[in-house]
Amino acid sequence: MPVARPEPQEPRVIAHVDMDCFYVQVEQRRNPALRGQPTAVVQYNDWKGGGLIAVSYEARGFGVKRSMRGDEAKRVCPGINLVQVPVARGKADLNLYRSAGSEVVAILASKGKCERASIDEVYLDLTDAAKEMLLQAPPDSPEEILIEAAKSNILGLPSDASEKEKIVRAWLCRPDADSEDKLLACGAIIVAQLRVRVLEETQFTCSAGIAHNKMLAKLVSGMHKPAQQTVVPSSSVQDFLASLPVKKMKQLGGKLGSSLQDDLGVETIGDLLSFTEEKLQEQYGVNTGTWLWKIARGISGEEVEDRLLPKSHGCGKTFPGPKALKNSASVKGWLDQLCEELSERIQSDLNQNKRIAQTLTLHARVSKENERDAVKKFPSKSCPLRYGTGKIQEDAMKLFESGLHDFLEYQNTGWSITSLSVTASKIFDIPSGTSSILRYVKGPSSASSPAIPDSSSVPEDPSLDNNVYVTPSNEEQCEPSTSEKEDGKKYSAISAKQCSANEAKRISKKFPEVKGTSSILKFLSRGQSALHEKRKSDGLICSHPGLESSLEASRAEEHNASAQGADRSSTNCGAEPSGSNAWMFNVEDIDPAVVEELPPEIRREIQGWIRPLKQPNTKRREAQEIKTDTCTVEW
Ligand code: DCP
Repeated sequence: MPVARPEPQEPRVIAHVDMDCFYVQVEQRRNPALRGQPTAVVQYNDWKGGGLIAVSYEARGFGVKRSMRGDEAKRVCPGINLVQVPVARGKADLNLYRSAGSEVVAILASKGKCERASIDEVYLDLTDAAKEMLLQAPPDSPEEILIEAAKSNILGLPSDASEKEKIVRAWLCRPDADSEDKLLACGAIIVAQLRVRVLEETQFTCSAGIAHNKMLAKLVSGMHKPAQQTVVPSSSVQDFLASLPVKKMKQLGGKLGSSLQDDLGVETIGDLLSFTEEKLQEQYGVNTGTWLWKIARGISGEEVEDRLLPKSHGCGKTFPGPKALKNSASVKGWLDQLCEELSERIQSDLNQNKRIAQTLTLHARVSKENERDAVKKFPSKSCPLRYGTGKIQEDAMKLFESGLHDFLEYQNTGWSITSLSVTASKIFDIPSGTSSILRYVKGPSSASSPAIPDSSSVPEDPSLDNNVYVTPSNEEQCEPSTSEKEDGKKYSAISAKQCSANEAKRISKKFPEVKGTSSILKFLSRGQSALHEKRKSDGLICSHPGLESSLEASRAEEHNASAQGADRSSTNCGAEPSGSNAWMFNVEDIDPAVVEELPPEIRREIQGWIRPLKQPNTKRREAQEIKTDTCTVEW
C-alpha cells in the first residue's frame, strides 16, 4: 500500500525522462535505413509473427499497437519493418538495450541526483542545478531561450495557439514569476539542454516531465511524445488532476484504484478532493488514507534516489500454448539457461560495481492439467543466493520443486509451466575499503579456490591500493579457538599471532574503529550481520537453533589477550588503541549462506569456529529458507 512521505520544506525541481519507442530507436541506430520508417521490434518467438514489444511512432500512425503480433501489424501496416530482438540461449537478449540505456543515463546523471527507474527511464533531481542557474544565469531574454526549451508544453498555457512558442519563451523568462515557477523554468531549460545532448551523443530522442515532485513529473512525461517535454507549474496542478483517471496513477492501477472506483465512486484523482483525510484513513488505513489525501492535492514527498544501477536482475521466459513445459526435465533445461544468464549478469555487476546480490527468487506461471483451480498461483519462492552458475541452477531447481509441491498440494496431477523467471535481488554494495573478498580471490591462493566470484574476472580496484587489507596468508595463519562467555553463549576468537606488526599498525591507522584481522571479517561481522538481521526481519532466513544473535565482541577476552604484554605488538592484528590482540564475535552473525561461498581457506577457518557449536538442522533450515515472496522488479 502506498504511504505518504514527508514533503521537503523547499520547492524541488524533478524531471522524469523517458526514451521514445526505445528498442526501435536502438535498432534504428544499428540500421539507419530504418529511420523514419514504420518499424517494430518483435519477440524472438515467431508465433504469428512474434509479439510486438516496441513500435515506432511512424507505425503507430498506421494503427500498429504493442498488443499486436507481427502478422496483425503487417495487415494493418504492410510496409512495416519487423526487427527481431537479439536472441541468446533461446531467449531475448536485452544487453544491447541495457547498455544503450546506460549511455543515456550517463549523460542525464551529469546535472543532479539520478535514479534509473527502468531500462529506458530516469528521475532527476535538478533542484541544485536550477538554483544555480537562477543565481548565475537566469533566463531573462526570450530570444535567447534554447529552441528545445521554447518547444516545451507548459500546463495551463494555451497549447494550440499559433504563437505557442512565443508564449512559452515569455513564460520561461517572466520577471514577475514566483520563485517556484522561476526554478521550474530553469529546470525546463536544463532538461531541454540534456535532451539535446542525449540526441547529439547517442542519436536517441526522449521525452520528459518537469514538476515539483516525482509523481507529477512521471504523470506528464508521456503526455507529449515523442521528443517533447511537459512542465507542470503549481498553479496548473489542480486542473490537471481534476480530469486524471485514477488508474493512470502508478499505485492506483490495481486493487486500490478499483476500490476507489467501486467503493467511493472516485473516477478521477480530483474526485478525491471531496473526501476528508479522516474518511480516507478510515477506509484505507492511516498511511494510505493520508497518501490519497495528499495526491489529490498534487503533494508527494517521494525522493529521487541516487541510483544508476538496477535493484535486481531478472531473467525470464514464457512458454505459450503448445510450448508449455510439462515435465521436470524440460523445466530444468530452461532453468539452467536462465540461471546461466543470471549468473553472468550478477557476476558482471560484482566485477564492475562491486555489488553482491543476496536473494534468489523463482517465479512461475503454471496450470494444472485438470484445471479446476484456475485462480491458484504458483507461489514464488526465495532463498539466499549462492554465487556460481551451478549453485544457482541447483537452488533454482529446488525452489521450483518446492513451489510445485505447494502448488499441487499433494495431488498427483499433470501440470504445464507457461512462464519461468529467476531474479537476483537485495543487492548491496560491498562496503568500500573492505573489499578483501575481492582482493582475496585475486590472491595467489585463489587460483584453486573459486569463491563468490570468479577470481579471474575480478578487476583491480585502484582505490584499494592505499587501503589496508590482510593478505590471504595472514588470514590463513590466524588460529581459531572457541571460548564461552559468562552468558553461556559461544564465541569464536582468533589470536592473530602471525600477523605482522606493520600490518597491525597499518590496519589500526586506517580502520581504528574496527577490530579484527581482516576486512573479510569486517565484511562478515559488519555488513553481513546487518544484512542478516534484515533478512531475518524479512523472513528470508531463520535463526539457527541455539545460536542467539549478538554482535558484541568479548571485552573480557580482549583483556586477557592484551595481558600478554610485549609480545602483543608483533601479534596484534587490527589492534585497537587499547591493544587487543584477539577479536571475537558471535558466530551466528556470520551468515551461513555467505560462508559457503567463501574460498575454502576462509571457509575452513570459519567452519572451525562454528563446528563446536550445535549444528543447525539444515533440513528444517532449508525448508524455512524457501519462502513465498512477492514479485521483484528489475529496476
Ligand atoms: N518493453 C518490452 N515489453 C513490454 C513493454 C516494453 O520489452 N511489454 C521494452 C521495449 C520498449 C522499452 O521496454 O522499447 C521501453 O518501454 P516503454 O513502455 O517506455 O515504451 P517505448 O519506449 O517503446 O515507447 P514510448 O515512446 O511509448 O515510451
